[in-house]
Amino acid sequence: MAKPRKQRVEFRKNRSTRRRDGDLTRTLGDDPDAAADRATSERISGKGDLTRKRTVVAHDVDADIDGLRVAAGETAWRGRVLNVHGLESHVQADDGRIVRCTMRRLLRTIATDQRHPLAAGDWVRIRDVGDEGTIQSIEPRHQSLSRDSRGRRHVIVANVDQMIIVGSAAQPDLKPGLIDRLIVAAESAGIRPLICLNKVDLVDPSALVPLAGVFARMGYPVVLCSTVTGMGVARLQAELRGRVTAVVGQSGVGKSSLLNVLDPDLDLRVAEVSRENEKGRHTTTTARLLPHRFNGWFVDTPGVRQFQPWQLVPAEVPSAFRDLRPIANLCRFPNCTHDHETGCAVKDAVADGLLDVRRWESCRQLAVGDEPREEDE
Ligand SMILES: Nc1nc2c(ncn2[C@@H]2O[C@H](COP(=O)(O)OP(=O)(O)OP(=O)(O)O)[C@@H](O)[C@H]2O)c(=O)[nH]1
Ligand SMILES: [Mg+2]
Ligand SMILES: [Zn+2]
Repeated sequence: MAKPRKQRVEFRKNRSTRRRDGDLTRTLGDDPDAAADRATSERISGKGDLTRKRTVVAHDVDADIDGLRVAAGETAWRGRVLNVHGLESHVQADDGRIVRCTMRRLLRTIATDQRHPLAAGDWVRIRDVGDEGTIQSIEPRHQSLSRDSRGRRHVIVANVDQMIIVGSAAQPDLKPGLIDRLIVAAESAGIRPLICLNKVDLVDPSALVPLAGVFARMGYPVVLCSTVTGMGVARLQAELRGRVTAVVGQSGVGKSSLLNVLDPDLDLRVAEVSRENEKGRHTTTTARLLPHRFNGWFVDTPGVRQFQPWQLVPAEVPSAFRDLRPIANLCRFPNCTHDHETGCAVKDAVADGLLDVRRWESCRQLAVGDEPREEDE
């Protein structure tokens, strides 16, 4: 390969700064879904900065680096997507360098069933000129957390090992149904779920024991936590080493606060839960990867109000319910929906107090594809 050299080049039109029409920040408010939807349809202007020059390390001739064909003036490498903002993302290379990237035009159109072709956590191939890059390809994902967003797949984060599902004991109120749904998404993606019931300082912890027991009996780690008293923090820290851990849950439950106590170097922004509705205000608006002191990564995610796992086949829902799964095998009919059938072992187990009635309801609701209504939350 020819020796790279430095040269002065002009910005190409499609690499120049893009200007937004109007003030999106103000018009979109706090809703991260609206922001993401808007970002993909946003009109952008390629004008501006056309005469600027920059110094880049360039190859004299076309080269083949790491399996990627690289044109003169470009370098190529593999990296991990830290966050995605509309058409832009930040990607970290193996040497720690972080580069702002856009996506190759073809990639933007190829994944039609996805809300966005790129997700935080993706491994990608980049070509760059100086300190700006273009994502050329996305590697196949394993273990990604996906939800259904109006019929399209929304990959919240890709390539994670485990997820801490956070609920809060109060402010906002605990939503066990949301925890069930997040467990289903984790189970069907092969992600290890850990359940964290936060803000325990606000309640009598004994009130949480029955619910914690339901999850613990299924074999999931359940940690009662408080970022105020430090309860449960060491227990969670013990699970982090060398892993990519996503933190998910309703807005305002304390996900970012929890990351701040798990690794105080992070210093993430947290906010008061609004008093009027206690629903939280989406302080975190996009998923982002954050390296932590235990030689792994966190993924802080925006709060979810509702969660419909992506492409859930009704008949397969019970298999994502660890407590229900072994009982469902005993039903008289193999295609039992555990709803009205005679000889349903699941209904019998609920009647006998062997299976939690709330879990049975959660399972039925998911199997018929019902979104929980907002007023139920
Ligand atoms: N009492 C109490 N308050 C907490 C605890 N953990 C977090 N909080 C408070 O809860 C509020 C919301 O915390 P955040 O960390 O911003 O919540 P989040 O889940 O990241 O919210 P989003 O980013 O909007 O999804 C803040 O006012 C925190 O100070 C806790 O253990 N006990
Ligand atoms: Mg947050
Ligand atoms: Zn049944």
